[in-house]
Amino acid sequence: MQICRAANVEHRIRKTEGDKRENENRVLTMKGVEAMGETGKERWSRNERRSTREGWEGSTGRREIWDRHFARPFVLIHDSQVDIAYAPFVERFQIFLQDVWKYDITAGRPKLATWIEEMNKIDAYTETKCDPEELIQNYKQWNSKSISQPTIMASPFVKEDLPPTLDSTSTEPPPLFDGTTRLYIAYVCPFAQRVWIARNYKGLQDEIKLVPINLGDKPTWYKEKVYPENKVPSLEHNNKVIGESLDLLKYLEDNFEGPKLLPNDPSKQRFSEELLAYTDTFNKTVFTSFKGDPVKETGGVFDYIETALNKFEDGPFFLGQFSLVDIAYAPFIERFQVFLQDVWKYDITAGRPKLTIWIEELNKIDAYTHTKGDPEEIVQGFKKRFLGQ
Ligand SMILES: N[C@@H](CCC(=O)N[C@@H](CS)C(=O)NCC(=O)O)C(=O)O
Repeated sequence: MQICRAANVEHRIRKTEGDKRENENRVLTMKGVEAMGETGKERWSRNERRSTREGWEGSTGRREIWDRHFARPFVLIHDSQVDIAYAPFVERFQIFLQDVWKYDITAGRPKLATWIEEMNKIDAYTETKCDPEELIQNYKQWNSKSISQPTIMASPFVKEDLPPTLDSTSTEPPPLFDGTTRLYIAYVCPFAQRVWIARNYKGLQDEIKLVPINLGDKPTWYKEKVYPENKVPSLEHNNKVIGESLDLLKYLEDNFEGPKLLPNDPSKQRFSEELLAYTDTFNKTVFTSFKGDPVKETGGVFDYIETALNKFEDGPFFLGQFSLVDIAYAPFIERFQVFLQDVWKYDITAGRPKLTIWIEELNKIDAYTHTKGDPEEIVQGFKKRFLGQ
């Protein structure tokens, strides 16, 4: 077998709409191509190692993936040398940038997100992956002198100007079913906030237009022409309108591009179902407690959250990495925390270190922080609604 490697690489990868992983759709334009035979493979390895820090894990990773491919003559090679060359580095940069700077390199980069996902389906690669925790520790030590916490997050998140709220003075609905995808929300609604966060996180600000409505004075066209249930959120997409926030989170995950919000790991997927099903119990218990003694009545459900956050060690979120589950809980915990603190002086994070970190980490995610309500307004709104004050 002849193996080619660019000495001076200039490459382009084109993927067609159909099967993105077909090698024939990858176009490599190379300058100074070096033809390599059996021994060339070893030379390739050696050169690669020399080109970076001696013995640095990145090149070792590449070499291992390469070895695994060629140790298995019957495995179809879908990924190109270019993918192999980048994979170990993107893997490490992703983990490290996320951990130290909370920089999600896939946010707003749907193609990169898909590439990482597809790479993770290739055993020859996944078998070589490093332990994220070990990697972070090594990189931190290696860079201990130069790492400083940035003041500005290096996220591609673009802060949008939020559209004004529509009320009953709005007599004309938007041009319905004109091909525009619209997310009907209320800025104060935690259910709507869930879908709004997911839309932001996936970088769909341009694809999904926000239509905020005033819940206390809704435009009449909303119930008559958009969503007869007369609740928010609802999503107008592909000539239909669908509702229910948890269903919509999954709908966005399945029907739109962007960083994935559900991991492939089956045990994490099972746990996500359990946690999503628990949101109702959690919310009802806390809302009901406002009429009684929240300090006594909510201990169990907040402890459930604390225990759940202990389950996976590979990150501060419910499933390790940020997911739909965090989005499902975030708007409610945001409200419960400020209200319980203000009225009952109950700090839900006291004695709950995982919850403390979860809230801290959540507040580093722009897609979420951009949707947050004003704490003072939340407290006033809840006092009026639940305490009649
Ligand atoms: N189960 C629904 C609940 C949605 C819901 O209750 N939304 C409230 C606002 S937070 C609503 O639209 N209520 C109707 C109203 O206020 O007239 C979901 O998860 O989407």
